[in-house]
Amino acid sequence: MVIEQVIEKVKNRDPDQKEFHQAVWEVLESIEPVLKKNPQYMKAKILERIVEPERQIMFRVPWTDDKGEVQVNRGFRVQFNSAIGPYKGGLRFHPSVNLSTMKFLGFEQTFKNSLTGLPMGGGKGGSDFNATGKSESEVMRFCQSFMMELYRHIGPDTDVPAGDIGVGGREIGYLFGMYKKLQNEFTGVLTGKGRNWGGSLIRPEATGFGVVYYTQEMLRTDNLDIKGKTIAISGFGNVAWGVAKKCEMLGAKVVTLSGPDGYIYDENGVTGAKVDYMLQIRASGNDCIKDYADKYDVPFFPGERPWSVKCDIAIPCAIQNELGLDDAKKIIDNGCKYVTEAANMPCTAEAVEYLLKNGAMVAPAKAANAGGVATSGLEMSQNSMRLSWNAEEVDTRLHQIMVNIYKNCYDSAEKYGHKGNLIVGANIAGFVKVADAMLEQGIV
Ligand code: 2IT
Repeated sequence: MVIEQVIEKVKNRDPDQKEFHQAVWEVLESIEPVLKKNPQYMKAKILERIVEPERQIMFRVPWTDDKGEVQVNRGFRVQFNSAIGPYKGGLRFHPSVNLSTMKFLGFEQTFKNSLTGLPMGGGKGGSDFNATGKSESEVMRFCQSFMMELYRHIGPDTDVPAGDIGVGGREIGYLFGMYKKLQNEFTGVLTGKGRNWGGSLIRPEATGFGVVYYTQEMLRTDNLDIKGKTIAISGFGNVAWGVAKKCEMLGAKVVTLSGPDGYIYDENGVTGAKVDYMLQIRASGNDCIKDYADKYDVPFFPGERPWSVKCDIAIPCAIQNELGLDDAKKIIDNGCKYVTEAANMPCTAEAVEYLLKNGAMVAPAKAANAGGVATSGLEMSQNSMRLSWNAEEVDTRLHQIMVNIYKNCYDSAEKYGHKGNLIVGANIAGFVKVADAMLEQGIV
């Protein structure tokens, strides 16, 4: 079968790119029923083409630290697919960044962006830069050096990066400043900008809000409401923050947060000033969650993940493969029936298989966390029109986009004989649109 052949070829070409193999396998194994009905995809070698990035850029990022010593990091931009729009996707600054993680993220982004219904292709970039313990001026010099190379490869109609792990409003500011200086142009070349210089309201909250909107739709399928539900989440960054904020607004209780150092359990819920405190911990650059436990006098579990906590909904918001088979078993043992992937590919393949086999509904990342990039798309529209919408207008559009994505995933799964499997539904719906665009544009 073609699918197996393509996967084998991907593995043989780049045997050490494990995360990329995992992402390719997950998408391709879902779309078999589509290929059977559409032989034209096979004839045009859509699979063979869609797993190969259109362009991969790797570059040296030299910068000087506060002691005057020269440091060298590696920079990436993988321009994966431009069939439905300019490349679009975040920049990640994290020590785990390498070509495999960049390719898996760019591949996922292609289908995620397709699901939003907006005209955006897929891309991803970043660096193995570790921001932990770095001073403000070190971060700025790093961002400036990164952009000194990246600027020649991007543009408002070519490739529009945004933030991801380790890249927030502060970093986007430094990157944008350098781009503007080099190009002598004020354009919407990045999203996640500050609100006074072209950024969209709600963009900081959008990924988390979208995750909760999608979760609401999933619960609605079972005639349930998110109000009153207990929710375990991991991470404490931008996505976790947006999730906690929206959960509080809707009367659901978030009881855990986590960092590389362990997790905290707050039985009264992460609410009010405690939600804002997450931003302070993030801004401190220490990358640990124990500070929350110390400040609010709640239990801290060093070196552990939050998945053994009893909850109605589990929402991993941290990083790829953070939720494995053992965690999935604990989630099921605790009677939890809903898992929403908020980080990109946070569940291992074994974990997903176990959850599905044991009757849980799993909301896949490329659908559930698409609210972030969707709102980036709305930022691009506002920049092009040179106007800005108010918060309510952006939030209403975001909500409608998430409702549409859910319906598209649910209906696509049902149409191809996998009712209730949102993973299959998301992969099929995301794939078909990109594949058709590639067909229509010929062999390029
Ligand atoms: O993973 C993601 O969708 C993002 N990091 C957001 C990308 C974007 O272009 O807003």
